Amino acid sequence: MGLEKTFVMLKPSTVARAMIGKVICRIEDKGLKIVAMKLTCIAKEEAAELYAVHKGKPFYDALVQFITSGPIVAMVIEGDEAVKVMRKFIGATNSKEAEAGTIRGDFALSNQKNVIHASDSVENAKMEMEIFFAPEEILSYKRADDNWIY
Ligand code: FUP
Repeated sequence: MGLEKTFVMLKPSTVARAMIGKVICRIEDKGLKIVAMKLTCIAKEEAAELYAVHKGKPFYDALVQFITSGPIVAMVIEGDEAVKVMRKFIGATNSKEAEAGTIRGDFALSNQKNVIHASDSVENAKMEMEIFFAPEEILSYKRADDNWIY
């Protein structure tokens, strides 16, 4: 088993649409574990760090404007191959292309307001969770169903 941690963010549109619970429910139902979580606003500098690879692209300014426009939910999610599993689970970037059954496929129509972010590699997961969480905020605990998931 390859236990991994990944960084997940529910975007401002998800908080504004009162869909935090719906999305978290899916993550928990899958057997993935929330090991850190906060409702917060992203500063422009944090957005620039998070989306550094997109700087200069046509959608960059609008993306930073959107992601800083209201509260987000930042989470660290743990599970067997959590990075790959979460990426598959969220679906394609453009929600219209995302498969039905994925979070974006089921909950959105937008390319930008696409519900959720999840890290695309173990290295990026580490870098992204460090933007939002101090090491002591990432917890370790047993869930009652742990024995039935693994
Ligand atoms: P993803 O890894 O699926 O979140 O997508 P990317 O890292 O490629 O893009 C990051 C975010 O930029 C997306 F979640 C939404 C936004 N984006 C746009 O707004 N327009 C685009 O054409 C592409 C991405």
